[in-house]
Amino acid sequence: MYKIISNPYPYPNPQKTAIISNGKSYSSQNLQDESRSFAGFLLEDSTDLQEFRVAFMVAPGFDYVKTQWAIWLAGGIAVPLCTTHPLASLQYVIEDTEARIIVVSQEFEEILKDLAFEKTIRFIVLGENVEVKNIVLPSIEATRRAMILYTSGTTNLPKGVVTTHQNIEAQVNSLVGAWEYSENDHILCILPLHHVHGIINVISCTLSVGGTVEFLPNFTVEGVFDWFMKIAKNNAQGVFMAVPTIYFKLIAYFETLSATQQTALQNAMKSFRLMVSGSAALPVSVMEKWENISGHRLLERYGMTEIGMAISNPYHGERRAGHIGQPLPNVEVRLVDEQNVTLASGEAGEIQIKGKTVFQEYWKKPQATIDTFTEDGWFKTGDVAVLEEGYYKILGRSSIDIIKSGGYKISALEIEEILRTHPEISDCSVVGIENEEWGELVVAVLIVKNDSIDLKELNVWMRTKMPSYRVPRQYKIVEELPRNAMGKVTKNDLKPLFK
Ligand code: MCA
Ligand code: AMP
Repeated sequence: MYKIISNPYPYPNPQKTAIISNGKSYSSQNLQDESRSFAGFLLEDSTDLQEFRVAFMVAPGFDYVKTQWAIWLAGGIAVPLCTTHPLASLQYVIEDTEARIIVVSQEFEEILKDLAFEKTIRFIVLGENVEVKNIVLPSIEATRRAMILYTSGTTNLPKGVVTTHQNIEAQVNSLVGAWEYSENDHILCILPLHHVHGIINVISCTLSVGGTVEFLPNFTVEGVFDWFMKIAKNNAQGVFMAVPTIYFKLIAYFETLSATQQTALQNAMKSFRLMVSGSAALPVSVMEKWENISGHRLLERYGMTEIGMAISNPYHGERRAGHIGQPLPNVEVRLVDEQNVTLASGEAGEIQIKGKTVFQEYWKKPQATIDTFTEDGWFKTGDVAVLEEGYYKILGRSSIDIIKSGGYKISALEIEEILRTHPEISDCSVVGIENEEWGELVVAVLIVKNDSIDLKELNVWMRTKMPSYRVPRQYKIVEELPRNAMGKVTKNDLKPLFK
């Protein structure tokens, strides 16, 4: 059983490699020693960080895991920052969480140094730490808050999702049981580490059983395929998890390779234990093409920042294309109508979830927390599904304002708010349009103050305000937005403009 607080390092063999990053291998013992030592450094003269928020902008790799575990061991709340977000987005998270400490890898020092100074936040640059002796770590109740991850929703600002240590334990234990993670697993981490997919499914689950996590600095198709070859050459037990867009990109690249290269890769992939897709709907065509290429029938599962993983195709048994499977261990699932009444099998309704995996609260947003649960404690996901012959199938989302692109959840309202602050834009509306590669593509309809607007300049301006994956990929300029009798923009009418 995974218990980060009472026994964070349950490895049978402390000398076994836990992490490979930047060409270096780190044993479980290294991870244990360095996170304890860094926890001591974070504590300074205190005995417990008492749920202080510690924001950290650390590149994926050993230092990231060390920092996250040190924060937990010292009694803090870990707030991972996205390494590609512009300052405005980082500042929002740092201010919203009222972070008391910021930890950065050296490469990010310049980005956050001034902000930390201005707000008198303790600023720690990794690599400059002094050695700490006689470390006494606090004892921490599993009910305490452990992590805040930001998620976009149907409000115009992202909300902090607070999970406790016991939520994280429940999320990890549920998946480890269902997908049979093992000490022999060697998994690749190419996902951003401010989201559940990378943090829980890839890193925490694998480390919890004594497996090995290998990091690439960022995602490239060549990097992934090289790693597949290396895994096969080393006779390791490969595991791979990614979002559908990544599988799409791997397939597109694979198709450009010579027959010899393709055969070598196909042979390499045969040795893998498991390949998983999630975070967005896996198109049936991608699933089928990947099966032809790799010999692996992807295991598709469904999750959400607020609940970890909830529904999954079986590890053993039929992995049904276009379906997300059945409830994971210790997760209760129901489908309901608009009055929260449970529906009969075969009827489409909202997915609601209950169980220890479900988050505690939205950070400092008590009303939003109340609104997202039913009176009898079910979490309302906003996703609509149907149960077909024992398998759940996602049909869509209850809000058109949530867009999923490249596996990222994006709020149309957040983008609209920013666009409206542009001096040349008087109104706008943002929607997601279907796209094979990205799932959905963010596009915007604008009403401009003068007759035209320089879209190249607008694009550059937007990138200073938000991460690039949220920036609209296409714009249409109109004189009026279509509205219903209530004055609300009828967004479905905008989508055909981009056909
Ligand atoms: C990037 N580009 C895009 C998008 N993102 N274009 C259209 N739509 C997008 N969404 C463009 C960039 O602007 C750039 O073009 C070019 O693609 C390459 O950008 P780069 O950032 O290098 O992209 P990439 O590295 O190829 O990224 C693709 C990616 C990434 C690896 C699929 O989107 C990714 O890491 N997604 C995973 C997100 C994730 O982990 N989500 C989990 C959250 P140009 O140069 O022209 O600007 S969901 C979750 O945690 C729940 C619990 C769950 O269920 O898992
Ligand atoms: P996030 O809030 O970023 O964690 O994204 C969670 C959302 O991703 C869910 O509410 C779903 O809309 C979507 N999602 C996750 N996995 C799947 C899947 N396998 N199929 C369809 N949608 C998914």
